[in-house]
Amino acid sequence: MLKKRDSYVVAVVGATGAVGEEMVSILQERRFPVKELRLFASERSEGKRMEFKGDLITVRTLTEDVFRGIDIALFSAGAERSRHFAPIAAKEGCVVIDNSSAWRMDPEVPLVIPEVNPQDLTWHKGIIANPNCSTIQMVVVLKPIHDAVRVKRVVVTTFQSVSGTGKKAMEELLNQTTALLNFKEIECKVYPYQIAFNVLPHIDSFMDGGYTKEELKMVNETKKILGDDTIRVTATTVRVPVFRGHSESVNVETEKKLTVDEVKDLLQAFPGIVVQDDPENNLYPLPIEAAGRDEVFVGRIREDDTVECGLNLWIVSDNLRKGAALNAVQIAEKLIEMA
Ligand code: 25A
Ligand code: L14
Repeated sequence: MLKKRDSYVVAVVGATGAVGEEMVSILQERRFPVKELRLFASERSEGKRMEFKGDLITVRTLTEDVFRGIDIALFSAGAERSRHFAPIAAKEGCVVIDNSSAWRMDPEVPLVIPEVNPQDLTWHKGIIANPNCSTIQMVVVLKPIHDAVRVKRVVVTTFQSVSGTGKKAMEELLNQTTALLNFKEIECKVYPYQIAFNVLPHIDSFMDGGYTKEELKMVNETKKILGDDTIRVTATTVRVPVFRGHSESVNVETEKKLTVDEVKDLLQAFPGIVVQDDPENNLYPLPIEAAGRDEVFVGRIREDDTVECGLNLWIVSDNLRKGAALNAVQIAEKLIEMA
């Protein structure tokens, strides 16, 4: 459990990655009460320096003995590292907020979006999981609808940016785009096929039944966060050649009917949601506008009259911020508030 203090020793594990860098800048931006910031990554980044509040902090190699004296550790260095190092950190009395998929479905580990299920933070045992990026932005929007009229079934298709995969994927999209525009050969190292000027219906690995892990995360994590196993979710997750910001087409079936105006009122009143829905003026959420922003943007809100109580929504958010680093920092802020 976190003790109430004026400020905390905070660590970022995977600090040089796409999410880790964002964690460092969000801690600074939000004036998180940091007494000391310690940065860790793999040996590749040893000695690299990163700026925090005007100071340069040296990145150190992550080893088992670094966690003593750390109050809060934000992890984003891949699932394998989290599986190994999070329990070691927790044993040292450090509260781990883990952005990987390693611990999310563990019944001993709360899976938290602070605006949705802050109550789950009360029973953590040293590790708290940050949900998947696509799950977070969808569930933030489902929550007020679920509370009002109960969500029965969700059909979601995602349009996910390459930054979710990390820095190497962002370089791959940039390099392929540049190569193709110069009539040069392209290289595919991160994704199995060309991602520039293409769309890949494949995120994370394929599982039995033909679904990808990413699709199953959306199904299982949604139920766990909303604390309702009866919600039926089916997903198709797709990679698009966008650098930053995930988009989602979400079809929702509810128990009771809501008009479009009622949905807009519900969403507008919920923290962190911005309704951008004015088709006459071509206003709808776009990933290039959501990039760098904290909110979840919703538009194209329509009734689906193929069922009795149906809705169609278009949901966009910055996957590195609300989808990852921001949600993790907000979890830490909530823990302090509750301490
Ligand atoms: O292991 P997994 O589960 O497959 O996940 C690893 C991948 O998932 C991304 C991460 O992106 C990486 O590509 N990732 C992590 N969490 C994620 C999440 N929640 C996530 N994606 C989505 N959602 P990344 O490359 O942007 O960030 C990786 C960070 O983790 C650090 N790291 C890696 N191994 C580590 C480690 N830290 C401690 N111990 C280890 N054993 C990593 O630090 C980075 O901070 P780094 O020093 O390894 O990387 C610094 C730069 O080097 C580049 N790079 C990464 N891998 C290689 C590489 N360069 C050459 N060869 C490589 N094999 C990175 O681009 C980074 O800029
Ligand atoms: O957090 O976009 O489980 O490739 C891992 C794959 C996040 C997205 C996670 C991707 C995901 C990531």
